[in-house]
Amino acid sequence: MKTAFVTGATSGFGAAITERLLGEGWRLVACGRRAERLQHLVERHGADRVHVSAFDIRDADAMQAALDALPDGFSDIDLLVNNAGLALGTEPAQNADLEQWRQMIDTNVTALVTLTRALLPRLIERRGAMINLSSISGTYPYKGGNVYGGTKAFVTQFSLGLRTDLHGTGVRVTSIEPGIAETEFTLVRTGGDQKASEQLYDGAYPIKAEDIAETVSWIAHLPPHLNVNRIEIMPTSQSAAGLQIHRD
Ligand code: NDP
Ligand code: 8X3
Repeated sequence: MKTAFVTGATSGFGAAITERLLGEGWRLVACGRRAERLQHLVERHGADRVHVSAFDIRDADAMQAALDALPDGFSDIDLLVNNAGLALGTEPAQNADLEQWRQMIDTNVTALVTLTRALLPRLIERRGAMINLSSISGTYPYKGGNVYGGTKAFVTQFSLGLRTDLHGTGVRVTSIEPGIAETEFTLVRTGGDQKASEQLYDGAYPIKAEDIAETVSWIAHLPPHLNVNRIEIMPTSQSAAGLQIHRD
């Protein structure tokens, strides 16, 4: 039985990816801060299939302690899904909250590279795979996307760089770059504004968490000689809107 380590398993993409992989016979290390949500996974699937690893991914010591505590059967990682992440705020850069910028960088960039570095030896040993959740916001700028888009451009480029460094190891690396998707993402971004979240998704037929879980599953089950470097995926309702011109 193969083992996947999924960050951000309490909600959205991560929760759907976890359910999907469990349904496909994987063993799961499920991470996130909201331990009670992860505990439900154990109740449904059993402690031999799911290990709950509840920690704040920005806390490097807590992360290391969680890795050190992985029980037998969960410590050989075949698939790392670097999914935990967030956007905070939609203000233009000149009005943005610096603390929110720092939290996005700490979560989306620093924590992701820390975990990746820690698990790389195990992934190399297992000739495993890594799937990183980037975003179209790393490619297409939009108003208020500033630091969030910057963190996701990092994730995409880091993924491509890892591919190069891991040349010859058999380890596969993929950057998934979704467009608008209905999860708790906008609730988090707006500080809990349910109405703003509903308005954004209303009538847009956004990507569903299960769509991304299907994409992850497809990539994870490809034969070992194939690597999907990056995949950009949008709902049909979304497309790039072009450049802007300011006139006096
Ligand atoms: P959700 O808000 O639904 O899920 C985010 C997950 O990240 C939660 O499980 C949360 O767990 C976890 N997380 C956030 N901060 C931390 C932290 N400090 N420590 C541990 N875990 C943390 O959003 P999505 O499912 O939409 O987002 C998943 C990924 O996909 C993110 O990287 C996001 O940037 C990316 N993405 C999302 C898109 C969208 O439109 N929804 C589109 C493109 C990419 P908990 O709060 O329990 O700690
Ligand atoms: C989330 C997609 O377009 O809302 O990464 O920034 S978008």
